[in-house]
Amino acid sequence: MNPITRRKLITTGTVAVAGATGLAAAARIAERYGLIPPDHGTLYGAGETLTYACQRVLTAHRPMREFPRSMISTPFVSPYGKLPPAFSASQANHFTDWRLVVDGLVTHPLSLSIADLRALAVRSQITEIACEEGWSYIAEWIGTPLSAVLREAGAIPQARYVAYFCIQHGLWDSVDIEEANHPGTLLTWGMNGGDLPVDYGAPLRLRVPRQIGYKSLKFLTRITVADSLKDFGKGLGSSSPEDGYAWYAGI
Ligand SMILES: Nc1nc2c(c(=O)[nH]1)N[C@H]1C(S)=C(S)[C@@H](COP(=O)(O)O)O[C@H]1N2
Ligand SMILES: [Mo]
Repeated sequence: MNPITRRKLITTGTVAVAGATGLAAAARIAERYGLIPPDHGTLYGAGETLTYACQRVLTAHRPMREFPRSMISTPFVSPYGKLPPAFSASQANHFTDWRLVVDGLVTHPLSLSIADLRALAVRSQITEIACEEGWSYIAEWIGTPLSAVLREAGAIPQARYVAYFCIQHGLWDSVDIEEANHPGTLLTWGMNGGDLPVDYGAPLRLRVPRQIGYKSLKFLTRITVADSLKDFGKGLGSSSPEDGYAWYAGI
């Protein structure tokens, strides 16, 4: 879609949904600063644009919420469906052959083992994971900041998004570069003092603590740095909007 049509769509869409010209102005500011979420063209697009743009403008550098160790709670096992045979094969090798491929707009594409990630940088944090279905729990997550990997790979300045994929076919997500570089956005391989259990995404999961649970994809295999997401999947920024869930899901 060219910028003019897109601007018109956002402006008129916003007026139709919100019935207020002040919000149309907000949509123009969103466009000016590039704060248009990839799922802006869906049924809830105008609302999604406002949510995303407002959160980014008003709370760009808001910290994630961290908790004391005494508040760690019983983890909730959320069903994640079937894992392919390749998963069991790697599990039999204690995931020593598991690789995280880092490609796209980087000067040094990488293929990292869990040991490589551990050697790069380690951070631990106690945060809450909340599912859109209503439950949540607090855990200690241990891993390597995504920002450290992006630095190592030499993500180029034009990069705007990081898309990430897992061993479950068709399930993928993405974050903008601000979220990707936030120190809390963690390539997680440990939990509550031990290795990350399979139920919680072993051997590697991306924790995105400032967004809702489904952004924290388990069984991570690949991250791709991009300047646009229109050629990924159905072009909505992740598989969630294809099922009616928001791409940006700040909490
Ligand atoms: N690969 C993969 N990652 C996934 C899911 C999934 O089904 N497969 N479910 C998501 C959803 S909807 C939520 S709420 C969280 C649940 O995380 P938990 O099992 O640690 O509670 O994982 C997310 N990551
Ligand atoms: Mo969820």
